Parts: sequence; C-alpha cells; structure tokens
Amino acid sequence: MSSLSRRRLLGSAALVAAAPSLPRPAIAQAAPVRIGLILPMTGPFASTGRQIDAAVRTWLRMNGESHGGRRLEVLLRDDTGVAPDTTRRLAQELVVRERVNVLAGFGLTPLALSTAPVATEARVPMVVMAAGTSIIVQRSPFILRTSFTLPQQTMPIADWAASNGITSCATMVTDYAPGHDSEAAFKRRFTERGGQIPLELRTPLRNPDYAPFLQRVRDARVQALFVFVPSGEGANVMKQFDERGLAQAGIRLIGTGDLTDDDILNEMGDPAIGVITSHFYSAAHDSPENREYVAAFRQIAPNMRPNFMSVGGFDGMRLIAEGLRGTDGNTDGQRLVDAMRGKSWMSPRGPITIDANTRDIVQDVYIRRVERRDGQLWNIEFDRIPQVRDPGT
Ligand code: VNL
Repeated sequence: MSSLSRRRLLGSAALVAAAPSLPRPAIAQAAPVRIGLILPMTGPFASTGRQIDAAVRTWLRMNGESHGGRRLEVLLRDDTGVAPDTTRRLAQELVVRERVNVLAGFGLTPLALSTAPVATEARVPMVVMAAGTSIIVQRSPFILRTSFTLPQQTMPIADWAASNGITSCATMVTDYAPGHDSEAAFKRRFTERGGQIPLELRTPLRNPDYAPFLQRVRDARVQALFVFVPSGEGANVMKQFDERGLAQAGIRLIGTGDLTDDDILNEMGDPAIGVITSHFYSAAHDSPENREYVAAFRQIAPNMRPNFMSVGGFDGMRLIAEGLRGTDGNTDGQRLVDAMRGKSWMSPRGPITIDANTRDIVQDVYIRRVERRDGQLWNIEFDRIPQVRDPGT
C-alpha cells in the first residue's frame, strides 16, 4: 500500500509524527513476510489466544519458516478479547508502523468486524482463525476464514436431534452475533423437521450466570436443550446443568462443539458423558494428520490438549504459506488473497477448502458423543456430514 493510505489509517498527524521510521532492508527478496497476529492472550477468552498461539508455533515447527522464498515473521499482540476498538487500533498500528503483510487471529466476532475496514483500506489480507459469525467474510474482500461458521456447525446437530426422537427442544445461546446465528440456524432446521422450540434463551456475554436460565429450561419440561456458548464457557454450563438436576429431569444436553471444548473437557467430569455435539474438530479425530498434529502441539504446549480454535490457527498459517507459494513470495494484498482462495488440503480436522468465491471455509462436520477412554474425556466422532458450506441463517 502507499505510505499515504497507511498514514490515513492512523487518522492522527501526531501519531504519524511519533511513528519511528523503520530501516528498510536493502534486498527486498530477503525481507521477512510479517504476520500481525492479534489474539486474546489475557481476559475471559485467553484460552482461545493460548490455543491459537501454540498452534501457530506448532505449524512453524513442523513446516519451517521459509515459504515462497520468504521467511515468515509473526508479531503477536494481545487485544484482551473484549474491546473491539483495541483490536482495530492494534491492527492499524501493525499495518502502519510494523508494515505487516498479513493480519491474522481474531478470537471473537466483534473484534473481527471492527478490524475489517482496516484490512480493506490497507489492502492487507486478514485471516480469521477463530470468529464464527457468518457475515464476517462479507465485511471485506481481504478477509479469508480458516475457522468455521455457527450455522455450518449448528445445522447438523438440529438434524441429528430431529432424527433421534427429539420433538421439543429449548435453545440457550450467548447473546451476541454468533449466538444469534446459531439460534436462527437451529430453529430453522429443527422446526423444518417438525420439532418445536417452546423456549429460546439468550445469556449475557459478560459474566454469565447460567443457573436461572437452566431453571427455566427445567420448568419448561422439554426433551432436550440446545446450547451455544463461546469457547471457555462450556464447563460453567455443564456444572449448572448438573447441579440443577436437568439430566435427572430427563432433559438431554446437545450443542455445537464449543460446549465440549477440548481445552476444558476433562475438567467437566462425569456430567459431560453422553453429551452430543456437532463440530469440525475433535482432538480424538482418527487420522494420521491429526495424530501428528496432536503430538507436535504437545511438544510446544505440554499441558494443553489442542482444541478447535487451535486448528483454525494451524490451518491459517498453512493458508498464508500457500498464498506466498502461489505468488512466488510477492506480498501484494490482492495477489495474496487471489492465491489463497480456492485452496484445498488435508487438515488435522479432515479435508478443507477455502471457497474461491466466498473466501469462507468448507469442511466436514462430525456428530460426536463425549466418552471416557483411558481415564480421559473425549469427543468421539460417530457420524460425518461431508463438505458443509456456510448455509447462512
Ligand atoms: C466465537 C464463536 C467465539 C465461537 C468463540 O469462542 C466461539 C465468535 C471464543 O465468533 O465470537 O467458540
């Protein structure tokens, strides 16, 4: 991009004056490709940041740093996960001062949405590794997504419920964009299949207390409860579901796999056993690619089990590397985006494609049951819906 538009992005002459002038390397070919990785490394969604950061380092360890003749350099920034203005400001600083060639990360939808205009203005590719609201990829022609969308992950569990004798189901989702997407997708598919939804609940994003909501679900005498909560929240839901005696009242718990997040699944204990979810990644996924990934991840992060967020980060790095190979190391934003769209490969999660038109991910979605194996809890996949695209809401 021109230095003029980089300056415009800063939006303040004082900031421009304060920006240090960076020494430019003499040989362009030798300059590293800089990736500005913005993640929630602290705050309520820090597990998402930790998972993706570890996965990015795992990918570099497994594949090396040189791609398309260029060395990859990652600049990690912590946006704390809860302040869209902070994420946008960090993205602007990365683009203007650090001259990053790619923006990546984005743990939650509001953070990705607030940054989309920066990518557009700077003409810098923005790889969304986590956030899952459908609309995100439409907010900038420079956005590509390696995570998932909520409707994509929700439709299969709505089908599963309708096909397995559930006719009356309550919904409980976190009250922000991905929760609304998930609620709408579940409602559409489940009612199309003849199911009834007598109770729709939305829980707050900040400091949620699930107990009063779950009490209402218990009183509604439904057969099942569908839940979407963001990564990190599942253990709290599970604890309250147990303490309120919903299982004893005959209510089945189902959801997207955000609920039975591998990062915290083991902490949930027996109440989680038998919970059915649909999702694109389980650490227990049975493939050579996944076994290799889990082993490599554990070398980088010995105390963590890789979760679905981590795989979005891992595949995001691969997408950037594929793009650079496609352009022979040229970092022009439009050329990079064009080189990344349409790419397919075998991920630890299974086969994936970055759709050439939408720039969104197409992937298999699995139906899984929580089971105890060798003393640990796992999401065991027992059915697979191949190559699901975002159905919208
Ligand atoms: C989002 C979607 C975030 C699913 C999540 O965890 C999640 C989002 C932090 O789009 O904000 O599991």
